Amino acid sequence: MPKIYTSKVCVVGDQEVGKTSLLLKYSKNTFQENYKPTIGADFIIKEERMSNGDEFHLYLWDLAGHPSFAILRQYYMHGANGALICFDLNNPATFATCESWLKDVFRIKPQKIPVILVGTKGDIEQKVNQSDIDGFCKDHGVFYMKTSSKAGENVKELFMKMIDLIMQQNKA
Ligand SMILES: Nc1nc2c(ncn2[C@@H]2O[C@H](COP(=O)(O)OP(=O)(O)OP(=O)(O)O)[C@@H](O)[C@H]2O)c(=O)[nH]1
Ligand SMILES: [Mg+2]
Repeated sequence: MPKIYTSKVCVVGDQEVGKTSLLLKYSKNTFQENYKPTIGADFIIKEERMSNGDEFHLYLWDLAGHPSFAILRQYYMHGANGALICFDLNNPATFATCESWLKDVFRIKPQKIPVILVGTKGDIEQKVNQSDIDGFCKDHGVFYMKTSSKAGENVKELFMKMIDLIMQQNKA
């Protein structure tokens, strides 16, 4: 009998960095140029079949980046098994807040959960220094992936990496 695994993954980061776009590309293979802010939170389930026939159900929580939703985000982050911290590669101000996003994640879930730092909008000019990104990952023990929801670069790979990290963590 194939096994079914379920995990909750929260997607956080400043407003307009492209969190909803990432989830739309992954779940529906679509991309929208016009920005429509998320109000509070959105939620999707994506099912992946593993090579051994087992199923992995990802419960993906898309948490609005606007500061007014800070309390609501704490509530939704509760019980997460993994987190994606997103910043816009073209906008250094959104990278500067990643440390604070990481604190939010660990405040809710003190025991370590897999975290991937996600550089979004990889199809436009990168203005965040690569050495700063590498330093952040080394200091905090998190993984990094550069994605583009517009071009589709690394989108599926990002979620497969998260599944892999959650599986490894649960085996340990
Ligand atoms: N060029 C480019 N633009 C992108 C990409 N991803 C998102 N965008 C654009 O960035 C803007 C914001 O995207 P959203 O996905 O709505 O941002 P968000 O992080 O969900 O924002 P909040 O819901 O307010 O927290 C939109 O205009 C998108 O079209 C990308 O990979 N490349
Ligand atoms: Mg959104």
